[in-house]
Amino acid sequence: MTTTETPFPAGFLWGGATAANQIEGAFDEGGRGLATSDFAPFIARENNRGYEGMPLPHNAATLDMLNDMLECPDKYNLPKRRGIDFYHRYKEQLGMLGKMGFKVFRMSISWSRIFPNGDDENPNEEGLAFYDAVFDECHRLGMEPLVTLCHFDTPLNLALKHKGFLSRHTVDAFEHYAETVFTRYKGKVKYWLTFNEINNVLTNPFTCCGVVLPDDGTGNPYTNKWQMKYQASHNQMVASAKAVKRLHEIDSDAKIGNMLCRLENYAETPKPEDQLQLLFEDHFNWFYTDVQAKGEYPYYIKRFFDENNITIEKEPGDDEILKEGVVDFVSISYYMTYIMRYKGESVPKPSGSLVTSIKNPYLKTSEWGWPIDPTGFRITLNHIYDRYHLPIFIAENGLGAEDAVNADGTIDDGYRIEYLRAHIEQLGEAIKDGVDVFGYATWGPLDEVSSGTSEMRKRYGFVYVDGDDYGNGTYDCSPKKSFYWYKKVIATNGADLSNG
Ligand code: P53
Repeated sequence: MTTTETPFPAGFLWGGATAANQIEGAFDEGGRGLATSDFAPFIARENNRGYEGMPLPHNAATLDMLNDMLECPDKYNLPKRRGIDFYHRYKEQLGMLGKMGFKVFRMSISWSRIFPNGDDENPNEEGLAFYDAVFDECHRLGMEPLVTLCHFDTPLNLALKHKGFLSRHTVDAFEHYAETVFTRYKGKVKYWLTFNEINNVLTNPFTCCGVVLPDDGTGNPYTNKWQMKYQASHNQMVASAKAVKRLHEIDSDAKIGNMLCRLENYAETPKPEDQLQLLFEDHFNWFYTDVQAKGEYPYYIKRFFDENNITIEKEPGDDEILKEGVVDFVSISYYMTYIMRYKGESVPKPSGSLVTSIKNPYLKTSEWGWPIDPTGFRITLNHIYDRYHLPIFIAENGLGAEDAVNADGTIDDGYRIEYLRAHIEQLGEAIKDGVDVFGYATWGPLDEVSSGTSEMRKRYGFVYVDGDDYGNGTYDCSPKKSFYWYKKVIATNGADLSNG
């Protein structure tokens, strides 16, 4: 392919993605209230007992631990409270992305910066003004902000006093929050997402929707975890649909999408039972997007609910709201693929973990044990488009790795370039296949605090941020080798992916 040929359409939104709880810091400044993410402890890679370095779902923090964190925060290392100090340094940090020619900057609003308790009547003007300034800066730099309403940071008050998204009180509070920011930023924000990786409620209910599991001694009446998780999911999907409806009423020019942590799976063998397991696991993953993009519960979930004593409590009108609140586009995160093996059950439960313990012998893994599969990216994009026929935005894709700073300050992250180059190549193939993709955001264009383990050492960025796992460092920014590479990719609209 010559440098003038590219499969990417004109106006393709190249950029990167962040989350408020992983970059902002300033957790107790500007009138912000506490959020669940302020209680996500640091987990060093060597203490990580998950699958080959995969973080354990640590986030169902016991209430005892949470209370202790509230009383004695100094005993704990809570890096998400620091982030990368984006709150104070956003101009410098966005400036770096502007220099790369970013067309889109995915970020999230911290709900508790706008409504400190989550359910306050009036918003916190200081919080609203902060995001006004950030959006203005994005536009000045030629970047379109794409904004997630809730990225793993339910206000703590809603989690502790109102059972998070297990209660309709939280749904109402979310709707009020959504309409407040839609009204305020009308004309400034054209692209929205409702909940980040909504399906991760199955593994991390506290992180994803502020739900503390019953074995944490909350006196919660639910005894069936799957019941709880799917009830919270229902409420969250209703909240999402309400937000979609409100946005369409408030700002008819703006578009809003879902966000799915896409788990593309392969069967371990051609054994029909393994293929059946693949089908089931796929259903558990598609379920969320089926509801959010098609507007109703899919046929296959009924048997799983029946055989697992799951009864979804719906309010009158919920089914209509889900129908009316269908998203305008589909967004996903894509990092890796998984292997499925038959578990001997006619209707299995979702694996309950983001990874299975079965290794794919054909794939290399990242330093954190995540299988690297660019071809799976093309496959998944075709699957999604075939299923929904909606435009797709890639909300996250990237490689978490340790970077070494050379004596002269340079950082040669060729491994990151290789990961992204291979994925962008396959994204181009998917577009050539006919899949409608309108943007691609790499995860963590600026190094940021990891979601799963709260490490800084696990870096995704084109831009190095000089901070360590304990908050030491200047937090100054410097470009890595990948910075110049991605700049070229953007400048050539994906025609030149060469490393050099
Ligand atoms: P970290 C697990 C598996 C795939 C995606 O993750 C995941 C997770 C949760 O850890 O989450 C997304 O930082 C998430 C981002 C997150 C990113 O993936 O654990 O939306 O907030 O930072 C990468 O390496």
